[in-house]
Parts: sequence; structure tokens; C-alpha cells
Amino acid sequence: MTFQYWDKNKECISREDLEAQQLKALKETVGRALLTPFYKERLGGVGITSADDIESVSDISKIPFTTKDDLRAAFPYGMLASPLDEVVRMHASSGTTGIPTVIYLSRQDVARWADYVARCIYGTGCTKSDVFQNMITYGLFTGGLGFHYGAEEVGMMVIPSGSGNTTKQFKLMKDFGTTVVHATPSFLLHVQSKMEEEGVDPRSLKLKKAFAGAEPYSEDTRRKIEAMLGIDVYNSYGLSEMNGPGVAFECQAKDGMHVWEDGYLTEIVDRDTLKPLPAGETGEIVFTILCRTATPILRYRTRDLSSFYTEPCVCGRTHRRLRRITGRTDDMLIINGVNVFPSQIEEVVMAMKEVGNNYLIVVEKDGSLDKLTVKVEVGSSIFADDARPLNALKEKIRKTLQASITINPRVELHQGGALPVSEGKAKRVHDTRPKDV
Ligand code: DLL
Repeated sequence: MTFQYWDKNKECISREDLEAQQLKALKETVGRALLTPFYKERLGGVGITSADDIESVSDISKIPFTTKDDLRAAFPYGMLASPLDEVVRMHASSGTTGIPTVIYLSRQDVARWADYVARCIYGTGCTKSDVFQNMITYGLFTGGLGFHYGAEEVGMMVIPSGSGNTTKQFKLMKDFGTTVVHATPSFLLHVQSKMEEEGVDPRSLKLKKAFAGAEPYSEDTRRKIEAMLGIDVYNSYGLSEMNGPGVAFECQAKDGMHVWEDGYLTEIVDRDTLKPLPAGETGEIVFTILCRTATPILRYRTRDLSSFYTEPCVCGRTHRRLRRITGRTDDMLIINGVNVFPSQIEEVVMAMKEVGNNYLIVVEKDGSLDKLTVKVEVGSSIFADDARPLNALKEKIRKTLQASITINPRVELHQGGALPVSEGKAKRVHDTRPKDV
């Protein structure tokens, strides 16, 4: 196989040169971080008051970790290191409660992010002759615009179709000769089953490749999508705090995701002790972003579990490869690609005076998509002959939840005492989706 590189010098850089670059970028990033109230205090607490306090890449271990809660506490502008007139964009992602985590980008940050995404896309063998249909949510979520800009950077024609509306997606594929799509793996499976239902033969289309990410999936799921659609599927990993997509991506070898270590300093730490692990062992991924000026984030605890491959990739890239994410260390649910914390649901439900003491969150598979049902106990007086108050309350809960978590749940109302009560810690989440990985 001949491998294709967006920027071979950067992608196949020697580890020695890479480390020299990382040190320079880390010092700059720490210098920028010290401009924010949050890091001035956090770094000051461990005696780091200037970029010169970082003398080697391994000095990273002197820096305290940053968590999602830290980002929430700094909402809205506590992590901003640039004057607002240098910021051209923001993105946001769910926090454990209603307060989201926000990142800001300068014009240069947007351009560098697009360059990383272009590296990912081009590395799968795409060129500017490809037609790219971006079947993922645009908006505050980073998946839409992140890939959009990267694909334009490659020079592909982008169809900004967004997610959902499956029938229209096939029509776009047919009308414009789409060769590459981007979606969550669950949406790709859904598209495939709809094609089958509507008698669309995927092999009659020009489709060759798909980028699938934003949620966990297994090697079996990848193979299934590949076989059913007759295409190559590439795993794509990223998170909003690290810009979004473009952090780690599979190359044409499709064997692990190269994490772009010139932009994202990556550590894998023991999930309990938070001490660095020997190469190859599974632990929590911790990132320091080296390619963004407006929102520097140091040693961010992703809560994602993975490990590094220890052997080099056949493609010749020197950036290390991460294995498929095997799980998370917190309770965040990913429902059709959308991050939802059970605490967000609790906050909405428990704030309603009509609601009793117990509720249950059920996540299950409905075909290839995920389905969320929120079961809530309410006072028995509402279960009268007249169903209108009951339906009105259901609708109120559904709408309020949707406004908070952005996905539309099914809501079920139950009489007090009807939902299971556990003797120990309450089990509020019943996730029956097959454990995929
Ligand atoms: O999901 C960014 C993204 C968009 C990545 C499009 C890939 C494609 P968040 O909404 O902040 O950002 O969610 C990040 O999703 O910490 C993982 O738990 C999970 N995740 C993302 N990609 C993968 C993947 C975007 N390929 C969280 N495999 C991360 C497993 C993934 N989990």
C-alpha cells in the first residue's frame, strides 16, 4: 500500500525533533495559561509563575490536572487567554449539570484545527476530488464545523447536510455523487438499515469511505458497516475540550489512531493513582493542548480509557497510536453521539414540584439508534379518568429535558412506589445497550 501524507515532515518527524517542538509549544502554552485567572492561581499554587519554570517535556508532571468541573467553574470566561476581539468562535459541550464547558478559538486556532483535521482526512487516502457529506450535527457541537473546515482545507466539496433526515441524505448522496461521509457509527448503521428498507443499493452509490466517531464502537461494528455499505470506515477520536475531532485518527493501515503529538501532548495515567503508566498499559488519557492560544488547557482528564500501541505503524508516521476507547471512568452517557450526564436529568426532574422521589433513566437500542426513556414517579391524584393533566405534565417534563440535554427523551409517568428501589446506592441508570467494545 502507498500511504498518503498531508504534511510528511510533520507526520514522520523524528521523536527527538518532535520532543523539541513539544517543549517549545508547552512553554508557550503555559505562558498563555498564566494569563487566565484560573491557571494563574492553579499554577501559582505549585510554584509555576512563568513559562521558564518548564525546562523539559517531563516537567508536565509538575502541572496539576484540569477537570470538566474546573472548566465549568470557570464559566463563561475564566479560561480565556486572549482579548475577546481576537476570538472568532466558541464551542460548548455538556457539563455534569446545566453549565457547559466552553472553548474559544482565535482565527489562527481555527486554521490550525482545520489543518489537523485535514491531516486526518488526507491520511485516509482522500483528495480534493472527493465529495464529502458531513452527516453530523453542526452548531455548538464540534463535529460539524470541525470536519467542515478540515475537509475544505483538503479541497473536497463539502455537503453540509448535518445529521438526521435519512431519506434526504440518500438523495444528496445520489444527486451529488458523495464519495465520503462523516457520522456517528450509530447513524451509519441507521442509514444502512433505512437504505435496505427503501431499496437503495449502497453499491449503486459512489460511496467509498466513512469517518466514524464521537461515540464508542467496536471493531465488529466497524466491520459490519464496512461489509454492509461496501466501504472503508476510519475511527475518529476527539473531544470538545481539545477542539473536537482531529485529535486522533486512523491512517490507511486502520490499526490504531495516530494522536497528533505536536498539537496534543498525551499521557496515559493510572485511573486511580493518576500516575503515568508504562507504555502499552490501559489508563485514562490526559491531554495538554499545544495548538490553541485562546483557551489553553493543561493536563485535561478526559475520563476516556485507552492504551498506546508500543510498536510503530507500517505507515511510517511517528506519532503514537491509541487503541479504541474501551470505556470511561465517569458516568457520562453518550446517546447517539450526544454527551449526557445523569445529573443533568436529575436536575430537571427533581426541580419539578409534581415529581416524587424516584426516577429511572433507561437507555436502550432501538434498531441501530439509541433510545432514552426517563421514568418518573408522580403523585397518584394525576392518574384520574381525565388524562389531560397527565399528558400535560409528561409534555412539560419532555420539553424541559430536551431543552437541557438537547435530545428528545420518551417520558413515562408512574405511581409513587412503582419504580425499583435499590437498597444500597440508588441505581438511576439502566443502560441495556450491548457492551460493544
Ligand atoms: O465527540 C468530538 C468529535 C466529533 C469526535 C466528531 C469525533 C468525531 P464531545 O462531544 O466533547 O466531542 O465528546 C467527547 O466522546 O471524551 C469520548 O468519550 C467520546 N468519543 C469521541 N470519539 C470517540 C471514538 C466529540 N472514536 C467524548 N471512540 C470523548 C470512542 C469517542 N469514544
